[in-house]
Amino acid sequence: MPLSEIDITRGIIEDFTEEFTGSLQMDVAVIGGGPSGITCAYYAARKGLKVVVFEKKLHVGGGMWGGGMLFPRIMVQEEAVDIPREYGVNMRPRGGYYIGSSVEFVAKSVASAVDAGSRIWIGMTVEDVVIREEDRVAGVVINWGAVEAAGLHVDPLALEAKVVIDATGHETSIARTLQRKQPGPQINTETGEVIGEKSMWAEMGEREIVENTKEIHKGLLVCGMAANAVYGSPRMGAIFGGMLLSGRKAAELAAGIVKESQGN
Ligand code: 48F
Repeated sequence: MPLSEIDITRGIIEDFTEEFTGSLQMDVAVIGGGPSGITCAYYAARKGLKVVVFEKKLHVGGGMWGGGMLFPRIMVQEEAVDIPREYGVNMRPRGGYYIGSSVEFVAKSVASAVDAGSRIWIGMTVEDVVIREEDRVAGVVINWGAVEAAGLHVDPLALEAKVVIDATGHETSIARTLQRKQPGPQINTETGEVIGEKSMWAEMGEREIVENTKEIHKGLLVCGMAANAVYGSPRMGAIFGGMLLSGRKAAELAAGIVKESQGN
C-alpha cells in the first residue's frame, strides 16, 4: 500500500480527538507529570479510576531526569522502595538506601502508569480550575503549553474532574491560583476596586457579567471580562454571549451618560 500523507494526518487527528472527547469528564485530573504525579496516576488508575495527567512540557518526568545535580541517580529510603520495584526499576541497596537510574525510573514509572490505564497528555498546561457550588473544585481549565509559552491570547477549554490534584512541584501553580482567586475578596462597590476574576464557572460568569457591567468611577465603565475581574466574578472560557450582552449594555449606559452630559 503506498504511503498517504492524508491517511496519516487523518489517523492522528481522529485518534487523539476520540480519546480527548472520551476524557472530558474524569475521576481524577493530575496536574504535572513529575514523580508524584505519575505515581499518583499509577495508583489511582490501578483502583479503576479514570485518570488523566496534564503535563505542560513536551516530556513527562519533571525533576526525575536530572537526579541530583545532573547525576542521573535516584535514591529512595526503605519505606518507599517497593514503589520503583513495582515499576520494575532495578533498585540496589546502598548505604542504608536504595539507588537506581533516574532515566530507568522515568521510563518504567511512566510505562507503568500508562499500562495501569491512566492517560498522559503532554504539551497541555492547566491554567486554572473550574469552580462549582460551595467553592468546590470541579475541573481543570486547559490550554496548549505552546500557547502559554508564546503568550498568545487564546481562550482555554474546560474539563470536569471529580478530584483535581496539584502535582506541579515547586511551582504549586494550581494551589497558588486557587489561593489567589478563592474565596474572592470583598467587593468595594464604592470604588470599584479591581479585585480579580474568580476561577471558571461558565454559568455564573455569564450570569454576573451583565450585572457587573456598570460605571465604576465617574466616566469610567467596565464591560466584558474586565467587569467580572473588577467584581470578583468567575471567568467563563470560550463562550462569548455574555461579552456581547455586556458590550451592548455598556453602549446603552454610555449613551445615557453622554446624553446626561449634553443636558447639563
Ligand atoms: O517538579 P516535579 O518533578 O514535581 P514533583 O512530582 O517532584 C519533585 C521532584 O522532582 C524534585 C524534588 C524531590 O526532591 O523536590 O523537584 O513534586 O514535576 C512537576 C511537573 O508539573 C509540571 C512541570 O512541567 C513538571 O513536569 N507543571 C507545572 N505546572 C503545570 C504543570 C501546569 N500548570 N500545568 C501542567 N503541568
